[in-house]
Amino acid sequence: MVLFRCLSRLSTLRSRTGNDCLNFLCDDYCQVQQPNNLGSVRWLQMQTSTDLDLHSQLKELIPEQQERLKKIRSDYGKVQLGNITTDMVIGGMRGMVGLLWETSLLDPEEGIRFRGLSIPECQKVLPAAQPNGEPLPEGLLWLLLTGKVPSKEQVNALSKELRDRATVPDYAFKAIDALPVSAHPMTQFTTGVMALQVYLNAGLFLVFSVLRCLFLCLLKRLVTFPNGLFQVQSEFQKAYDQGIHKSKYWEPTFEDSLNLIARLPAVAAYVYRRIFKDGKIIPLDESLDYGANFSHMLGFDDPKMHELMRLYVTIHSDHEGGNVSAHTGHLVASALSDPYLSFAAALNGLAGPLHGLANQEVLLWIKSVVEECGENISKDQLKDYVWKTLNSGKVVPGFGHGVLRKTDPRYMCQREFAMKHLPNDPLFQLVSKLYDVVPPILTELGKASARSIQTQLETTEQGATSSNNQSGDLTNFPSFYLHYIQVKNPWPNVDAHSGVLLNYYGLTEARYYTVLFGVSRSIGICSQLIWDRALGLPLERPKSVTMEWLENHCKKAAAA
Ligand code: NMX
Ligand code: MLT
Repeated sequence: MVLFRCLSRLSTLRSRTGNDCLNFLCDDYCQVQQPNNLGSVRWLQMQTSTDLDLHSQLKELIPEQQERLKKIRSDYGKVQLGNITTDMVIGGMRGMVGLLWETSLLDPEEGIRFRGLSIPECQKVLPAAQPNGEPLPEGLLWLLLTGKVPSKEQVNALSKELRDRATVPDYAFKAIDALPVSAHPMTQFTTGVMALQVYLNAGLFLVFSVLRCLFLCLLKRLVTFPNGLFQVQSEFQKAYDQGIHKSKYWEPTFEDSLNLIARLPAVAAYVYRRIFKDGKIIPLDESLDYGANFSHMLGFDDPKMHELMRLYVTIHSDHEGGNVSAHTGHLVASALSDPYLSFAAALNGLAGPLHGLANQEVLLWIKSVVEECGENISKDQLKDYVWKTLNSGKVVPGFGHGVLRKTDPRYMCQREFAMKHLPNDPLFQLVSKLYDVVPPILTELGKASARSIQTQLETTEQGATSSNNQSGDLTNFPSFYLHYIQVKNPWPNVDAHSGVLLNYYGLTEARYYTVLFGVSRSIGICSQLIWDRALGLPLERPKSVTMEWLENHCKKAAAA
């Protein structure tokens, strides 16, 4: 029987993958044959249960993971994970291991792995809406939460569950309406998310409204509704107020998280239609999955745009725990703030130009290139434009990364999508040219900054200043900012590509792009948040120090 189950699963998987990259070694696992850079074997855990309910699957998994964490702590609690240097403290904690994040892990060379699976592997094994199509984000949510690849039936059940949870209370839209239409889409979106935290208990509201009419004069106290009567807090907050035991925190967190993930597309679509279209809400389509429905509610029903949205949401969902949005969400949630509060905080981090807003910045920058030089810009003209950006003290958006040291695989899969569906699009061709032109320039920036330091020293000695703003001339930088600038990763990241794909299918409004990133990121942040509560992770509170403390500490260390 066991053998039969193994064989049938193997053949299902082979038929999805179309090749022999997967080997079953035992009942529940298969081994992906490419070794990773750490030389360890990666295990792809297949779903053995036919249970369609995600909550009960998690309930089964949690005790064993709690035991695992307990054992790690008791066996290895004192094992060192590295040395903290002054550079790390001043330099944004790069390379400092400081967080536990179960859902994904980022390798600097290889890129992201979701529960051990790379993006191409996810594209092969996660259920799709159509044969050889892009993965369904619901499948990724299941994978992130359970560590197991779901069956198509399980993904369909989760799709339905998300649709059933997707109703957005009217006043969340009203909260957005209270802002000027000109407010940035991310500001409007986060406001909507905050409003989702509290919802009106419609049944209770109706009963009391009737009572109010009937007994207006008799029951004066009911004329003004008691504060909080209809306001049901987030499930977590409600349960916390009622004194829930901490061993059960994960359950209302799960409810809030699924509700939040389910409702975000409607809130995000409202923001889009309010700012850029007629403001009319397009209702959810009961026949569509999460990604396709999001596209539909925005107003885009081209099946290829549906596929793009499935891919987009999947690849933007999670990027281990240290990125600004994930880390912020995790930090805020560690104070037992509910998922709405935590995720809204995460979105505010995502809205910064060095993080999620970079997708907006990339398309605006590309459009400014086209405006100034035309679509058929030569590589030499492009080089000058890139230098002009750098010389004026700005970053080239979409390039570089805090951890990655190679081209982002999320960039590569979007490039493959473009080569398949829009190879002749002029903006895609421009993005391809940038892939050739930008990395050598960013590598050259180190030498250019060294040259400019020299020039600045010489001109200061001669009492004159010179700044001609040509290629690689950073002499107009104030001295604090002019140092040896060494870009650690000159390659493109996820944001370098997403805009031109969306633009091609008609979603041309770059200012909106970070909202799409935000909806996607809820899947990773909320999945980990459920595990934070299940594993009882504590309040996050690292130590900070002053410059004086650093000076004294380092002097003592040098003298010892
Ligand atoms: N253009 C110009 N300068 C850059 C770039 C770039 N694309 N990337 C890095 N540098 C500079 C960086 O500003 C820093 O300068 P300084 O010493 O004067 O502070 C120097 O190179 C060293 O930086 P790194 O250690 O290579 O990178 P870091 O980890 O500090 O920053 C980013 C990572 C992503 C913030 C940086 O590469 C960047 O600003 N990129 C452009 C913005 C972007 O695309 N952000 C999106 C990242 C992905 N996401 O979605 O969040
Ligand atoms: C992300 O997806 O969060 C970005 O690539 C930034 C990061 O990982 O630091």
